[in-house]
Amino acid sequence: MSELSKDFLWGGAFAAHQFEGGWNEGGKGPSVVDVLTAGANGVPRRITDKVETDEFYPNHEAVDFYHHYKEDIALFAEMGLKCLRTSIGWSRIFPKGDEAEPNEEGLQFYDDVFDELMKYGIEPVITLSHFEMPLHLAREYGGFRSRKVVDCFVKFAEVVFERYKNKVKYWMTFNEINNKMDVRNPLFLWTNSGVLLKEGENAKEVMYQTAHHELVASALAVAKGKEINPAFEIGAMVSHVPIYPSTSNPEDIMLAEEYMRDRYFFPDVQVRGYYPSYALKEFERKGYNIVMEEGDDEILLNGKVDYLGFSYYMSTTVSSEVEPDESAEKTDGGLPHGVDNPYIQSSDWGWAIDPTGLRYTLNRFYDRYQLPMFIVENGFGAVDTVEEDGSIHDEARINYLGAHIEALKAAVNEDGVDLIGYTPWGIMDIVSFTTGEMKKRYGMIYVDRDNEGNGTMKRSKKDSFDWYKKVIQSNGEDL
Ligand code: BGP
Repeated sequence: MSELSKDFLWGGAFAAHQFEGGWNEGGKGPSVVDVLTAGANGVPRRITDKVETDEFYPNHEAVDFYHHYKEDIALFAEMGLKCLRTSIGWSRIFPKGDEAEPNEEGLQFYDDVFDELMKYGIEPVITLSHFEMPLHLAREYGGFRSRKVVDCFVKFAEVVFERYKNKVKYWMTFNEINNKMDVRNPLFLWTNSGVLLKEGENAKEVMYQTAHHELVASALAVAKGKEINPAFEIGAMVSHVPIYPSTSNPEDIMLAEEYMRDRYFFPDVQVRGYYPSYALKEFERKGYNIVMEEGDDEILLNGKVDYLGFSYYMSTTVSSEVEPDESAEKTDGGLPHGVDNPYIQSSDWGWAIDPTGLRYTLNRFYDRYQLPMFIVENGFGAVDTVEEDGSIHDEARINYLGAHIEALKAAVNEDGVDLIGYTPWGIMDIVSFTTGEMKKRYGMIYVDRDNEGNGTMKRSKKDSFDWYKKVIQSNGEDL
């Protein structure tokens, strides 16, 4: 017997910028992701200084949910989804970010989307910022380098909390707030925080200063949300890749532990309401000057989150015996001391497939925080083949998801973890974030669109569609 509650939130997850398209419609302003080029065929995505050039920007049209939302939501309802996680495109609501008044057309779009979801009893789960900062805030103020952007974010949060207070209960402040910890890839600081590094700057110090502003912004938003509707559940959202020691050598164990602090730093502050000792020591040891204003301590304490949302795709392994490789731009969870784990297979994009790592993660987080958990991203990015009759047999995806659902059930049934729900990533094909490709597909619904932007955008069901429907109907029993 499964002990998943009858209200368990089975769902699917997206982000506005990978899904909606309509990048300059309905009064929307450009956001930091709208200047990212496609990065297919092993070439990393690039940040350009223009919004429109001859280059291809996959996010501009994405998979056009903006015009297909009724059809898409009907498909999600047919699948039996209990919830849908997506974000509110910040620059749809405040096109430049620092205006006095919000854009009514943008607000109306999400009213329409939420009404359509409610028609089918699908609960919206909303991320306030999923890499969608208005571009103007990044250009004018240097993104979250500036305290001014904290005010802009809190105002945006207040406007949408107020507007949707009777339609949305579950919120998250920043998507994967911690992925910029890997300062080797400029993409993360830009999309998370609207920050470009300047010549000679210490990347980690800039990252922590920016992080402080985001932590304050998150805490202020949580407090504001609770004031507007005390029934809101407002969570943190972190990217989690557990780090294993490669051997039982205590040096490897300690190395893995130190790396894990990079994973815990943000939720430690967002859940506990204060900085952990290891971070303060790091600032001191490395001479980082992180400017904090008087009253910030109190803000952090007053804005603790209600639950922890996290993404889980893979694990990684480190060894104290390898020379750190700091050179490469990493997007796959690879770390300077990273080594292959001989017990684990990887996807075509090198992401280690490790369902037990999900159970391990749920246990470690739950022990540490004693808060409800929400798996808000998990999935298998792969190339799909459309057969002549139009069918798509995505068995590897079914196997991946099934094994991860087994793992989460074990965490609930055998370990007693309090888990709110599970929203697999991109249940309809969308633009991949790290690569900008369409070829890397996560969906259970196929979208006819390719890396160059060709295709009819027609939606069709993969084998995983009916499989997931059955999983939901049986509350996770029939895998
Ligand atoms: C997370 C992001 C998502 C997302 C997912 C999969 O980092 O929150 O936006 O896309 O990873 O990554 P990718 O699309 O690069 O395969």
